[in-house]
Formats: sequence, C-alpha cells, structure tokens
Amino acid sequence: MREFPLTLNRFIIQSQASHQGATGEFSSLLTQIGLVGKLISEDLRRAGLINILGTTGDTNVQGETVKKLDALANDDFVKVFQHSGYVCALASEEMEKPISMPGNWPQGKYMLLFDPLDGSSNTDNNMPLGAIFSVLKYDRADRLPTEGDMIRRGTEQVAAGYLLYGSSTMLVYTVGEGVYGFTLEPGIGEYLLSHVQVRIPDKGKVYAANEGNYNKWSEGTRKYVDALKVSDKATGRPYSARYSGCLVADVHRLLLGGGIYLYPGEADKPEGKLRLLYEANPLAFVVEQAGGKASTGTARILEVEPKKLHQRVPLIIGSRLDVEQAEAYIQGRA
Ligand code: AFP
Repeated sequence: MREFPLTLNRFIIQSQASHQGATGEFSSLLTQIGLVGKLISEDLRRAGLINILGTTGDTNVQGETVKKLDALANDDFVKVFQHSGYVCALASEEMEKPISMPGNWPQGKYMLLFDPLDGSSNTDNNMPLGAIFSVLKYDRADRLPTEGDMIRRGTEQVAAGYLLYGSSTMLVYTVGEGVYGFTLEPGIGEYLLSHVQVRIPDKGKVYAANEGNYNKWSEGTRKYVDALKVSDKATGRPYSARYSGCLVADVHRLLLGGGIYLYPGEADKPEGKLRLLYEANPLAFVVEQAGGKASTGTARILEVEPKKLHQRVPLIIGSRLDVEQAEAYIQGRA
C-alpha cells in the first residue's frame, strides 16, 4: 500500500481543523497561490521555446523595465484571484494602485500583496526566480478596502510566504505557527509536504550581497562584510559569498542552511531597493517564524511604520546571530 504523501490541500485542511471557527476561505487562498505557482512554473520550463522572454517595452511604477514574465506572472495572480471570492483587494509591485474585486463578485476577507516575479534580471538566463506574498485581513463590512487599508505594519500579516522557481518549484509559507515547505510534484501537479517546521540555524557561514554596491554602503556595513572575509576558524570565517540576483532564492538558501542576506541602504538610496510591504515584510515573517531575524540595520522590519504602498526599506535578514552582528557594525557598536 503506498504511503500517501501529504498534499497542500490536505495539510491546510488538517491545520485548519485545529483552528476553531476557521473557514475554508484561507485554505483556498493558499491553494490559489499554489495554482499561480503551477502556471508560472509551466511557462518557465519552456521559456526558451515560447515567446515569453525579453521585455514588454513598458516600465513599471518602480521605473523598471517590465519583462514579459513580470507581466505574465502579474496577470496570473490577478486572473486567479479576481474571481476567486477569497480576497477583496490586490496590490502588486507591477501595479501602481491596488485593485479591488468586481462589485458583483463575493468579497473575500483577505487582502493580498505580492511581488509576482522576484529576480526578473534572471528571466532570460535560466537562473532562479520567485514570487513573494503577504496576506492581511480586512474585516470592515461598511465599505470596500482602500489603498490605505493595505499599508499596514508587518506584524499585522496573517500569513506570508513565497514561491521558488528553482531546480524544483516550492511553496513556503507561515500563518504564524511555524514555517512549512511544499515541493511541486510535476507528474501529478500536486504540492507535497517536504519541509516541516523549518528552523534556521542561529549562525551560518554564507552571506548574500551585491558587492558591486560596496562603495555606496555605510562604513558600518562595509566593516561588517569585510569582517566576514577574515580567516578565523574559531568564528567560522571566512564566510562563502552566494548571491543569485533573486531574493527568494537567497533567502530560501539561508532559511535552510543559515547565513545572512543584505540589501542595505546606499549613499544615494538610504531606503535601499527592496519593497517593504510585499518583499521585506512577508520574508521577515517567514524568517522570524523559523527563528531568524529581519532588520533594517537599526529596526525590526515587521515594526517599520509604512507610509506608502511601494515604500522601500533596507533589508538585513537571516540567522539570528548573524543579523545581530551586522546590526552591531551598522550601528557603530562593533
Ligand atoms: P529584480 O526583480 O528587478 O531583478 O530585482 C530583484 C531583487 O528585488 C531581489 O530579488 C534581488 O536580491 C535584488 O533585487 C537584486 O538587485 P541587484 O541586481 O541590484 O543586486
């Protein structure tokens, strides 16, 4: 008799059973995230053979060139959720303004914020890509959500996670009770439970940063990264440098093996590059749930008071002791 693997659906329903009053709405929302993952994963497997590489010729709200796959991934998220009845608003890196659901459709009680394709510079060279999502609850009955209702602290997230399009496709998420990972079994089109209660090592030996920006970093950041390169067996140095150009892939690596990812502020961009609401906050929720830390260098990411939907924030994320050491250097205490 085969040992029946735990599919995403079965796992969510089992978990939901332990939540008195939980409706199937949230479970179905996560299943829809998985569907987007299957759609994009399928396209990526054939990207070199079908005309989805290259750019659309447009620029997005961030002023960045839009890759065809960015637009495709964003479209998939919108189409899957717009008529799902699980959400009442969607916000995306690729859309200047949030979109609410058609008035004549059931309004779900969740708001979904997402980066539909993370690591766009990797699309045309077969390198890893991802998607990042953050879920907020909307419980007003008197009106539809506004953009302001989506600009909330990371501590208010009810769920968060990511899709990783790597050698395999994975869905990793947390609802605040630990971190679970599911790997897509393409042969049956199901996500199967593969990582249970993920714990990030307290200290790693890998760092991920774009050192091409070294001269733009603060003195404290430069001193910290310099210190990682010193040979000192007792403290496990030098660390190895691993930087994929895809935040999701780099964070996934350190979630499983330990280490630190840095996209710090720069002289001309003190707020850094990464977006708070749909990149830093969701990944901070996941990493903290696995026992790690996520900081701006001077403050906990999840407590940053957001002001704008596409607000950027410096991100130092990973193993607890590594992030604490980076903070000490950045704050001039080391
Ligand atoms: P793109 O999606 O524009 O490629 O940005 C990816 C990203 O947000 C994150 O996934 C990477 O870690 C980081 O930016 C790469 O940025 P640099 O190319 O400046 O190192």
